[in-house]
Amino acid sequence: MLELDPPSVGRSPVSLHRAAIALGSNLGDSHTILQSAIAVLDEIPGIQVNQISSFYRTAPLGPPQPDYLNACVLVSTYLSPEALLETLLEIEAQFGRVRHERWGPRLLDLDLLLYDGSVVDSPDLQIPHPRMHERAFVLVPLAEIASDWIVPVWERTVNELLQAVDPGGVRLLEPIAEH
Ligand code: A4P
Ligand code: MG
Repeated sequence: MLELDPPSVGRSPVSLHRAAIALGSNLGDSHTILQSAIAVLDEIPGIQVNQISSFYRTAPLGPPQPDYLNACVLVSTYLSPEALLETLLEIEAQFGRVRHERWGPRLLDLDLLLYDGSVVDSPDLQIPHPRMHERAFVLVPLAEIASDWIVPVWERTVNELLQAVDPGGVRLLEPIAEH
C-alpha cells in the first residue's frame, strides 16, 4: 500500500475520493481469489486499498449454489465512479468471471457500494449499490471498516442499516488481523 501520487491531468487538480467495494466468490479457491483480487486492486494506478474487512462465509442469495466468501474493502482513488467500475469489471474478467444467470455462482464478483457521498443513477452504474441496504453479506463486513459512513439515498449509517437486517447466515471466517 504505497502513497498515491496525484495524477497530472493538464493543469486541473484531480481530487482524491473514498470508495467502498464488496467482494464475493463461490466458485474455485474463493479465499485465494479474494486475497489476490485485493492485491490486484491495490496495484492499479490511482487506487490504494486502505482497509480490508474480515472474510465471511455466507449463505447464498439466489438460486441453489455453494456458500459465498464475502468481504469489503475501502479504497482511496483518483478514478471517477465510471472508471472505477470499469476497472472492477476488468478485474472480474481477469479472474475468469463469465456471466451466466443473474445472481448465479461466480468466481469473483466486485460491486461498487459507495463513492464519497455520491448518488449515481445511470443505466450502467448505480451508487449506492441498489441492494446493499438489504444484504447482511455486504453490511456485516462493511460495518467492520465503515460503520459510520452515511449511505446516501437511505440517509442511514452502515451500522444503522446493519441493525435492520438479519445477520444469520453470515459467519466469520477469519479476523482482519490474519490477512
Ligand atoms: N452495475 C450497476 N451498478 C453497479 C455497482 N454499483 N457495482 C452494473 C457493480 N456493478 C454495477 O452486474 C451487472 C451489471 O451491473 C454490471 O455490468 C454493471 O454495469 P453483474 O455483477 O454482472 O450481475 P449480477 O451480479 O449477476 O447481478 P446483480 O443483481 O448485480 O447481483 P449482485 O447484486 O452483484 O449479487 N449471495 C451471497 N451470500 N453473497 C454474494 O456475494 N452475490 C450475488 C450477486 C447473489 N447472491 C449472493 C452474492
Ligand atoms: Mg455484481
